[in-house]
Amino acid sequence: MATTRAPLPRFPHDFLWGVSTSAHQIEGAADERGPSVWDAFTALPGNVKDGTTAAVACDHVRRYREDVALIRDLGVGAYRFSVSWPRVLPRGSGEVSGRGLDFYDRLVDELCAAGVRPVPTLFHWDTPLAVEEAGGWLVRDTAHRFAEYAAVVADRIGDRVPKWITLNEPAEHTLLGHALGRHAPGRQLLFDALPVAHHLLLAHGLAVGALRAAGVGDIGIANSHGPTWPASDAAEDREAADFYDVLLNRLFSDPLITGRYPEVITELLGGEVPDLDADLETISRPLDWYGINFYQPTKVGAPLPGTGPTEFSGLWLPPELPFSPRPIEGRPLTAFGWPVVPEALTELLLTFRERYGDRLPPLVVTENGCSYEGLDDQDRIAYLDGHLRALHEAMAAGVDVRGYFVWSLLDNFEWAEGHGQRFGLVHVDYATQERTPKASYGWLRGELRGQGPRPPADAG
Ligand code: GBH
Repeated sequence: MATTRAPLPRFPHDFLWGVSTSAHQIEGAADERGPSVWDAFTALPGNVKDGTTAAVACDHVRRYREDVALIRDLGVGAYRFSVSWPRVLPRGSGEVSGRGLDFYDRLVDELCAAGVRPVPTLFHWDTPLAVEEAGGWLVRDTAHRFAEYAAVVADRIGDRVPKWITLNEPAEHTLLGHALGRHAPGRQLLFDALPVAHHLLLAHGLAVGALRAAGVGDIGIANSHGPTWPASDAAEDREAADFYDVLLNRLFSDPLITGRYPEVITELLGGEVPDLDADLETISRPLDWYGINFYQPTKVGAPLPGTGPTEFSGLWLPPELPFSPRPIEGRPLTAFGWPVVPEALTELLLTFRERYGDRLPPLVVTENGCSYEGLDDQDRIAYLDGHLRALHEAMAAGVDVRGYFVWSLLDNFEWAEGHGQRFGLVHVDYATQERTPKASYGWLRGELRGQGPRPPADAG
């Protein structure tokens, strides 16, 4: 049963509404590109919950016209997708795949013809396997390979792309991919994964330079953030929460925005980076905007004494971490088990504004969404409605937010969960590849109409 909701508050007339996806999660056509770390990772039994791979996923490479039509009919002004590095450069550098570049060229043309702004992300975790075999993000050279790739993409589609994202969630890629091994490339290095964070940030800075040199503008990044709540007022819980906050909310933003790492990170990096100051200068090249992916807040306390590994949201956390996540009680949970706490988005945005003041670039919410089953997804509508109100509240309080992107357009390959978690506004039947808009798609379309006419896509 659909509930009647008050319409959303009015957002600015030039506010950028969009939907997000990523290459590995939707494209399929895996045999038409070079292999990535995710292909290798999903080939090993036990790494993906339902044993599936993304070899076909949403078959988007073949069905992109239908998907662009869904975006156009939804009435959003922008589409955030990612470019697959191994589709463009099958071995990560050197030889360019004409066929791969042709695909993004056609996708961008199709979006422009539909009046939808293309917003590509250059890296959404699918490192070319050849780059991984040469040391991956543990080696500095990967940052240079990435900038080379950024230049190739900008050269081909830069004339039609108004807005760029370098990296998606380097925090998750470091933590899940390299510290805990839950994502590809499956390394379990704990704090020895820190150089990965630095090389990802350096790659971002070098890519900003490459994009500017190619003459394209309006560059941002998509970082995951969320408020960290201490489990109690006890000093050890607050200390643990502060440390987790550094990892999630400062490690990948302080250096970009202030040009410095938090002190504890500088200590942990030790002497491992030869010329840290020069790198920080590259990393902090000015950004036009800053993207935030928000899903949920996290409650964190001191490690629980005498326990072995703790299970947290499907993750086995080793006991030697200096913090332990705790459940947030009394909130509805998504199908993934994540608590639904819309006001945490207001809190997060206000905290960012307070922390960085005038140095904070304009913000864009580059991902927000939830996993639920079913076509009549009233719970997804409630989630999006709540978060959009929370966002509006932060804007009313003076935080400069320019856009909002729903994760995701389509149900897709949800990493270590396989195809078992559905984040789409549009349902995908993986047996037939049939797309069916869910109730949330109709709801959002209605709300966007209620927001009044938008400026045309070529307005800047
Ligand atoms: C994003 O990452 C990714 O960019 C995207 O590819 C992915 O499909 C999407 O989100 C959905 O997962 O255990 O309650 O504390 C998500 C980042 C970090 C959000 C971990 C959820 C843990 C939830 N996630 N966080 S909880």
